[in-house]
Amino acid sequence: MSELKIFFNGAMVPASEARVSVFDHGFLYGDGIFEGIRAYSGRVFKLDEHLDRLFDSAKSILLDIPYTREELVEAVCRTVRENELMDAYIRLVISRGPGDLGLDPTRCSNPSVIIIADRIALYPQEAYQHGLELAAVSTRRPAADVLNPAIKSLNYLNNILAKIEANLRGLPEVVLLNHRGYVTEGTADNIFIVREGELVTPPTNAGILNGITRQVVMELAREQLGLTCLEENITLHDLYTADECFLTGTATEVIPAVVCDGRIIGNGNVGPVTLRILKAFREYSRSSGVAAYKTGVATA
Ligand code: PXG
Repeated sequence: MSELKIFFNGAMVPASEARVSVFDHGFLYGDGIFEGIRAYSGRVFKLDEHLDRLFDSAKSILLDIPYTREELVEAVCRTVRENELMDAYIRLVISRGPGDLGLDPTRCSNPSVIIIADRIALYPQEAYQHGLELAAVSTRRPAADVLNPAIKSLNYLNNILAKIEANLRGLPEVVLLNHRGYVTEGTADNIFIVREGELVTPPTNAGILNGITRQVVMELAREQLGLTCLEENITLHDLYTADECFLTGTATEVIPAVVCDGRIIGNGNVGPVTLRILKAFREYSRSSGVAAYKTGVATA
């Protein structure tokens, strides 16, 4: 396999030569933002929505992205093309850039813009067929007025602490609660439950990242499958007693969960609503997106 080429501040650089400064505030303080994006069959899925969120995150942390939207679209597509990828995982990272040994972001004048596109590491197929076991962990999602989870920042220590709890329990994913005890999301996925045929997912003000996959699933559920989808606070009791449960995310897509904290969700099998959502999502994600190759078979 040939060496990956990384988009690095405007140039395509071999992975082994793509290095950021030890003075980059992304490294020193987690000061920066990112997006995790996927391409299916040479088409970048929901690129506009990812760029919307990226620009919103940048605005919130007063970071000036040194490229226009159009330039970033081309940079993402170019990175996919130059690595000759069809199905890809794309990581777009913008850090505050090199500064000095102090917090002050105004000391950093050149944000680092990095795009990595690699082959996608998929979850085992088994997990999609039989569903995950989850647990609620003690790590809490911070409240929006502490560190707003809506900002997709390089500060993922909260999620990593939860992931450590997951590892210690031998689980692939776990559920984080907010300071009020409501269910928020997983370490890198949003959560849905199915109750009497209706979908319920925590509202954005519960302190979650408003996932692109979450938004696509709500849209498909409402418009294509004719399902009601509510954004309501979910307690652990609601989760334990739900008919079905699934997680959504760019890497995960839609993955069923059948157990939480030893409670079997529904009858313990992947439920019919989850299966419909999974099928609709797979069809939609593989038939839309921005063509990364100029000769691509389809466009947005
Ligand atoms: N919640 C959190 C905290 C996330 O980080 C999601 C929900 C799902 O959002 P999207 O927009 O992807 O539907 C995320 C997404 C990675 C990786 O490599 C992380 C994410 C996405 C892709 C890759 O860790 N986080």
